[in-house]
Amino acid sequence: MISRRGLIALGTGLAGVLAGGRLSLAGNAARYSVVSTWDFGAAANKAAFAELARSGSLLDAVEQGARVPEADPTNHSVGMGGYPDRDGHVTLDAIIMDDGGHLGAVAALENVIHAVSVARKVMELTPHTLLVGEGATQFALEQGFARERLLTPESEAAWREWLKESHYAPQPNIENRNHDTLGILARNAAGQLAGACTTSGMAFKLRGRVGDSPQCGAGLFVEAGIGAATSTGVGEEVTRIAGSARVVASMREGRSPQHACEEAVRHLVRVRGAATRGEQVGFLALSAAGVVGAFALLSGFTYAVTDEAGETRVLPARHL
Ligand code: SD4
Repeated sequence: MISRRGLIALGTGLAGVLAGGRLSLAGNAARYSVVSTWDFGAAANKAAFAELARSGSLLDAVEQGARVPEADPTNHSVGMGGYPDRDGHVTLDAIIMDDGGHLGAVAALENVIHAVSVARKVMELTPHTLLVGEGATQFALEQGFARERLLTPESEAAWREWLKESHYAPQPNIENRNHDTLGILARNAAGQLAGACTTSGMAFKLRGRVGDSPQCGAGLFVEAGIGAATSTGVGEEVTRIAGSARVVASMREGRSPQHACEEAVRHLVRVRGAATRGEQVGFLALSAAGVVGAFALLSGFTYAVTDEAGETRVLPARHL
């Protein structure tokens, strides 16, 4: 059942997107089942939608979706082939959450490809919400996850090239902005929600650095009857404003997903001023009613949407 608040959110969502004038009325009428960050999210959406159709499990859906880029060695911001930290270690962050308060996450996980599945195990098998570093890796191996080398020759070469100057600029995946953190949100016909987020974090980061992605309320937040949000970009900036929790809180107050994403980006700029110049931050939100919103600081942020019929498209997000 969609709550009254959800209906209000849906109504203001339509008005908001129409006011924004970017999508057609037909586009607004669509209700989405799966949405995710970036163009490569399309493949994740398809896996998630297929899983949702097969099992009806939202958690299985977002987990299966997140596993797609984790296994892709050409994506240098997630899982296998992710760019390493400045010392050459690939460290992964991931979170999974549903709207029933179930939550698991890992940060600075090493040598295990499917960080999202380890996060799921943290959720299901431990009394905790977040395991980090060596403890996370030890837990994963104890659970039977294979130990693998995640540094591919390509990402090692990029790291060695970077070492020549060792200039750290806090930009996600410096060379290819199209491959970045995956945040994925799924919803069923009853308006229930789940989400996941998975990343190797900032390329060439300081060892031990953890961004927004595995932090509940920063990289992901899901709330029953309201909606879900996820983020991409410079994690420190998202974390400062508890970005995804802010977007969902905004939706709870009646903003559309689109307006909620915009409000969070504008708030960040108010807080940080010129410090955000040149940095990318993007939010993606899905309401319990199936309305989507996305907004970024800079141009270039794209997101993939899969409607209730299973049709997937990639859309450009509006930006400041
Ligand atoms: C992080 N937010 O670790 C992630 C990186 C990212 O697009 O999203 N890149 O800060």
